[in-house]
Amino acid sequence: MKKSALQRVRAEYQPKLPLALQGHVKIKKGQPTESVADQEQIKNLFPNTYGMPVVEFVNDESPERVEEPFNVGIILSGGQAPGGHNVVSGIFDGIKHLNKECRLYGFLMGPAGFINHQYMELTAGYIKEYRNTGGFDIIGSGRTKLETPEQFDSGLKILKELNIKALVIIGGDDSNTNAAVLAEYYKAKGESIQVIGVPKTIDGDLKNEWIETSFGFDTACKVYSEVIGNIQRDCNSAKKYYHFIKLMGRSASHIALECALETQPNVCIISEEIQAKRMTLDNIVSYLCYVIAERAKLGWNFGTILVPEGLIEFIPSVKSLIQELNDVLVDHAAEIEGLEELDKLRAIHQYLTPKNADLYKSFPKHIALQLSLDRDSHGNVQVSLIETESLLSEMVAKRLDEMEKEGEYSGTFNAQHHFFGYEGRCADPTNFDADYTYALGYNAAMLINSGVTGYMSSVRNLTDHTENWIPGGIPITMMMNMERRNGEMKPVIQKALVNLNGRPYLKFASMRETLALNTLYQYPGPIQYFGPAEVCDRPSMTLLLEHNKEI
Ligand code: FBP
Repeated sequence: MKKSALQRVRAEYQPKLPLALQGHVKIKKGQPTESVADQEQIKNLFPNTYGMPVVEFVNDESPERVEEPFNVGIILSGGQAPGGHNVVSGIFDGIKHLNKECRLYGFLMGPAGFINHQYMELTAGYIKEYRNTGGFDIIGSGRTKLETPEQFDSGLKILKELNIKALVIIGGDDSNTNAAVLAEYYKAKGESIQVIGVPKTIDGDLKNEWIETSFGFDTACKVYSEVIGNIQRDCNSAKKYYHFIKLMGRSASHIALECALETQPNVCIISEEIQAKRMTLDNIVSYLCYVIAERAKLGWNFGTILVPEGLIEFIPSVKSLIQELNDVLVDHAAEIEGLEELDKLRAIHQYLTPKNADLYKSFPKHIALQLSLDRDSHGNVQVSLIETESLLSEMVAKRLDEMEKEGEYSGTFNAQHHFFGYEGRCADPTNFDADYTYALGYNAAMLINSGVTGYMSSVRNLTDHTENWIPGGIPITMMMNMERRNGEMKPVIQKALVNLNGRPYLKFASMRETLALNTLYQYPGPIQYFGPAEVCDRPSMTLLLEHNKEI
């Protein structure tokens, strides 16, 4: 296959490793850990893997041992995120460094390949083609939920057949929750198979003190920011449209917030703030109309508005409707399945409590249907399929008409809608993500060699030079709490939402009024792979601010 010039040159990039991972490593164990909440319940559910210590790798100056060869299996799970191929390269190089005889197997198309025994061996020649590239196409990904003992046992069979010592699951919070459940299951059974997780998701919501960011967030945000910047130039040139830009990110608004810091739009809605202030849809529309009316007074009938894709779930009244819908869709699945659109809406409507039923009825038909779509295999609403950006602009247009009649607004309002998500998930990783993912993979190989299970690969100190990054591992149970999923309480990794006391949000909030009533767009331009470090290696603004650095 012919490659582009950039592909050819970029393939030669050698990701940088932390100093601690260069050469031989030894493990340093910390104190026993506790889960972030619901300690007793999590402890009871994970009797064999609860409470393990955080571990760190340091250079071993005088290694005396010779490592035995071992085999590793990997699964790419869930949505694509830039850098996945470098995690695979990192694991491969890590195990080969330990012993040239080690082998790597990839299960095809996500957890389904593990359950159904579809796999391939990943050789040096095969991996070479994918180094530093975006995508998960090296083995494919999928969203099958690994949850039943039958699935675990079926997987165990193939692990034994291939003599695999450890399984690495590269996924988001839900997939890493499954990794913890699997680790516990194998340990309870007395099996020596290790399970290791790697924190992936563009959404940026899998993070805590030990996981400073999930991989892919940096690249995806830079891709979206480039395009938002381009739209802002267009917007400021033609001066005739309001651009409603929905951004992926599932529940959390990290992506929208990072893009707002990068591009300085007129408005960026932060779902977590809407929830905290118990704002209604009506309140949001009022704020947008206030900004639009004020800008119109200045002669500006244009602007940019960023909308996080999970917004709808954070409006308290809609949240309560969604929670009830989740149960109704499960409890009456057989009745609802196969109904025509209007019959489906009617059938669901009759099972809702009066307040929720009224709200459900007030939505345009397409939005009510989108809210009633099947949940994904983890019980999440598929927020990427709900057209919040058009819902908002329709409501804004209606309100502006009313305001015009009342003499409260005089201007023109024309909207354009955009949704950025898939565009950024498979971009070639930035230098940051290329290095981070390679280190996460290489570090996972070291975790396997140290014999631990139920751990997530952790590389910290990420705003410092790569050589000073701190590699290690964190017990997955430590990140867990109990949440209601598909109508049942389940142990899951706690999602990190935007912290309203955190520096990234506070920085944005401090600029908000100025950005709304001025035109101070910033144009980040495309990702640069070669050139000055301040342009090419700069981590996300979110990460810099969270580490008390300036942006
Ligand atoms: P993960 O949580 O699996 O990383 O997925 C991230 C994401 O891109 C979300 O931002 C988005 O809501 C969802 O995947 C879309 O899912 P799908 O790829 O199934 O359409």
